[in-house]
Amino acid sequence: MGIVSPGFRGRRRDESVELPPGQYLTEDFPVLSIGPTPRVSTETWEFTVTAEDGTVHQWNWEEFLELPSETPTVDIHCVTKWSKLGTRWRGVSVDTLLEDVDTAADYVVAHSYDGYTTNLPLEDLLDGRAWVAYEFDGDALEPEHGGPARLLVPHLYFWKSAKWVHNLELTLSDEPGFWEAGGYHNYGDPWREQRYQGD
Ligand SMILES: Nc1nc2c(c(=O)[nH]1)N[C@H]1C(S)=C(S)[C@@H](COP(=O)(O)O)O[C@H]1N2
Ligand SMILES: [Mo]
Repeated sequence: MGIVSPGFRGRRRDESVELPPGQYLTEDFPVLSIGPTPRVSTETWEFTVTAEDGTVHQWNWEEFLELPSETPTVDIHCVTKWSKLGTRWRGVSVDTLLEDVDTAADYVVAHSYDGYTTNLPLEDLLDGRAWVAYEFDGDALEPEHGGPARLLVPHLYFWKSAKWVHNLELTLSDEPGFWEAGGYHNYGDPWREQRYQGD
């Protein structure tokens, strides 16, 4: 099954490419981080899902690599207006990560090793729309781009794709993350140009 977002029908590089409003195309892969890149060794890396009752589901690196992976090819859109088309990843879908998790939560806060947080509706992470990705373009994900592993939620602005993701916290109420508390839009749909609060 191909992952295809609106306006993208293969690796087109011509003017007929349809981008979300206000975006421009880039072939580069800019790095945008709030602080220094945390160096997380796969020896100590762990990933957890915490349900609202406190139940913790945990994987170390070895266990994580044993989970079934997928290779989505997706377009990504940064709120600073660059878009990159047809990016290739490998990762574990959030559906897989939540398979054995019993929850009534409607929201998720992603927590990262650098202290970054971002909030999302749980349903936006389900049905093959989000991954915890550990390869980019066939190689191990570079630390600058979130390696060992990052959240990948391509249908929302890229600030929702938490780099160095460490924990997905399932919550009953919606709790704004780092940028959301700082004036960015709570949801961040690039096709509706939801950059800032009030958009
Ligand atoms: N942990 C963490 N995740 C993060 C950020 C960050 O500073 N820390 N920046 C966000 C922002 S604003 C963007 S646009 C993308 C940038 O990802 P890139 O550096 O791989 O392009 O990561 C997002 N995820
Ligand atoms: Mo961003």
